[in-house]
Amino acid sequence: MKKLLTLVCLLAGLWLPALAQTAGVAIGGDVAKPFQITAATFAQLKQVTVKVKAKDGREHEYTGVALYDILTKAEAVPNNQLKGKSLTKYILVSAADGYQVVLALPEVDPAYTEQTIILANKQDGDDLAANLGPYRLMVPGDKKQARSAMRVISIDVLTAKKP
Ligand SMILES: Nc1nc2c(c(=O)[nH]1)N[C@H]1C(S)=C(S)[C@@H](COP(=O)(O)O)O[C@H]1N2
Ligand SMILES: [Mo]
Repeated sequence: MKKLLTLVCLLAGLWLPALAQTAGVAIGGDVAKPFQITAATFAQLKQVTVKVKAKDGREHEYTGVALYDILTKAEAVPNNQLKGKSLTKYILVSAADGYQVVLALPEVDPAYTEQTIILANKQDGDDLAANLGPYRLMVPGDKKQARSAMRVISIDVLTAKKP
C-alpha cells in the first residue's frame, strides 16, 4: 500500500509540472521555431490595444500581442516575406472547448492589411475571465466576432493542399 502511494505521488510529481507547462498557448505547425506562450513569454512581446464591438453591440478594449509578432517569433514565414509558396499557408486557432477558426496569413501581416489581429489577455484593462481566457483571439476587422476564439490553447501554421 505504501509502495502504491509512493508510486502515485511520484507520477503526480512528474505529471503536474507537465500540466502547468501546457497551461498557455502552443505555437506550432509548419514553423521554424515552435514555442509555448506563457505569462513570461507573452510579457516579453510588444503590448497593443484594439477596440472591438462585442455581440451585445458594446465596444471593448482588448490588450495583448499582435498575432503577427507571435508568428514572427515562431519564424512562420521564411525571412518574414509573405509571398510565393507561403501564401498557401493558413493559421488554425484551437480553443479549450474544441472550437476552431482559420485565418489566412495576409490577414495578420501589416504589409497586407491595416487591421491588427491580436491574442488578448486583457479586456478593458482587466485579465480575461476564466470563461474567456486566459488568452482570446480578437479580430477587429470582422463585423461578426465568431472568429474571436476564447480560451485559445494552440495556434498552428499549416499549409493548404489541393485534394
Ligand atoms: N472558444 C470559443 N470561442 C468562441 C465561441 C465558442 O463557441 N467557443 N463562439 C464565438 C462566437 S460564435 C461569437 S459571436 C463570439 C461571441 O463573443 P462576444 O460575446 O464577446 O462578442 O465568440 C466566439 N468565440
Ligand atoms: Mo456567434
